[in-house]
Amino acid sequence: MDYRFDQNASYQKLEKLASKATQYTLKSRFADDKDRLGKFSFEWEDIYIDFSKQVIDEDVWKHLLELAEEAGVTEGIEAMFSGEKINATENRAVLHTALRDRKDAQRFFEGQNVMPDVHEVLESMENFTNAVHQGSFLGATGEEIKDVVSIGIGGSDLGPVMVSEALKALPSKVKLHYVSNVDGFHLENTLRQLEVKNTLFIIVSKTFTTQETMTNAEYAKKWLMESLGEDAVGQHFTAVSTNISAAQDFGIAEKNVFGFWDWVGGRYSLWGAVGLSIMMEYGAPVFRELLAGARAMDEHFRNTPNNKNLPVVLALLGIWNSNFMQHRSLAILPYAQGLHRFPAFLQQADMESNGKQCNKKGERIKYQTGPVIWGEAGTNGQHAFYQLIHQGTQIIPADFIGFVAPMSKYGDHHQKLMANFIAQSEALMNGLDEAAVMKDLEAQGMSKEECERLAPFKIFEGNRPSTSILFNELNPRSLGKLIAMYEHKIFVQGWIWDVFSFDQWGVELGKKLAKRILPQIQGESSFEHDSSTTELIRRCK
Ligand code: G6Q
Repeated sequence: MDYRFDQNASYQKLEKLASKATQYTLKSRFADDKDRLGKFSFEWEDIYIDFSKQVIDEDVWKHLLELAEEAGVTEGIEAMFSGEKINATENRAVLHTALRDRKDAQRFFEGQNVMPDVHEVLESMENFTNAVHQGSFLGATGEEIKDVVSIGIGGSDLGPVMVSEALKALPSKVKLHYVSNVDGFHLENTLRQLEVKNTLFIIVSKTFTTQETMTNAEYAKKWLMESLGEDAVGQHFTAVSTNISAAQDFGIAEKNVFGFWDWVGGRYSLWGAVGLSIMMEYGAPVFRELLAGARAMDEHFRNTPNNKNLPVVLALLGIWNSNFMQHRSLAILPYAQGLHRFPAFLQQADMESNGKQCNKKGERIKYQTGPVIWGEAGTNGQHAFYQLIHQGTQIIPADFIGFVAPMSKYGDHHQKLMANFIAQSEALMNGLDEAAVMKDLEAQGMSKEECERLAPFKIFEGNRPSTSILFNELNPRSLGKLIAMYEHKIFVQGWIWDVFSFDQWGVELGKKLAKRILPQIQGESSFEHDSSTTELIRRCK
């Protein structure tokens, strides 16, 4: 099939609909259609989604669903789940969903069922974790492990850190620390909080060659050896990698290397061995719950018609906002302090996956692909950047993510948090018109002249689109669902945009140049650059 996103019949129709979409305010759409909420909201298990505050109507929605059909989203989902090599530029399958599948499931890669291997790793992670928790795995001096340092970056860091923060309300078995940056202060600041004899390092690197991770790992090893000697390395270091031999060369015993496979992309890898730190912190049952939640979302995604399919719905709304309404970013606004790293995690998952310039034929595309993803935990964001979302000149669609149950038993905190969660989307939609502003100012006893002077600054235009996603509670299972929901949303968008969502060539060039510049900063090479780059090197030398 010669698929072209921007030449679909529904694409042309949606373009026309977009040019008329702002003729009616969202407020009037609600007034004119008493069943608007019923049409643009639904529930699945413990998740309620309300997208009635998006600038859409039934016609738009119908054509967005047609767009998904024309793009063959259902076939795409099957291609991914059945292990086809849909990551064609790396010649890889995309099977992170197998990491959370049942032991007795049948998931194939090149004709082999991968589930026995997946569960073998899961069980060895579990045995190791239990040994640490129960004190049968001890440090070299016979002391128990109290602190675990996970060293990794990008996909080998962001997911575990995000989950670790999200579940902080649960009791932890050991204290987790994450080190990612090659700024030495990140490691130094962590190590100075630790007792070497009680510390276990997990070196998380799919390739085991990443500059940042290997630099931090080598220094951590040096730090340990200074106190405990070289023989202690095997008792204080574990690794998570597809490159078992490199981990062994580092000094880690094979039994302490937890493997994964090329068919797991870094940013989709927290569900397997990369999640060892999560298991270490909260225990295997919690990790299994996280997997169960993601698996439930996988089943929903695979078996639900597009119009009630959470990831597909989110993907289509994003495409409407980005390609037709020309809004270039998406704010992720979780109203849960635990999710404060969720926007950063999604930033990588989404922008590294869909920040692409070529279609699958290698042609430069003219339409918009992945949006800028950003955000912050509510209500902190409200006191920072919401000004621009409410009154700025660009329109920022927003996903509000909330939880009915409180995470803390403190007073009325949660009611206040959720009042803010609800108020923000209402304010974005309805705005505040001139008449209301004038009335408000007059009620404060101001002169007519003063009211008129101030009014323009106090008007909110409204009609700013948002989706509200409300879960019953933030727990390991619902977190698994939330993460998998966005993973699949990204997949659907990439499929419709006809880009390869699972490679990341865009991060390579900078890495390569840094390797060339390093010896220059160290004074060992004199490669020619432009004058700007040369001067920066000279100043850092
Ligand atoms: C993720 C990316 C990237 C990767 C890091 C770390 O999808 O590929 O963020 O995870 O560069 O790579 P290693 O795990 O190989 O150290």
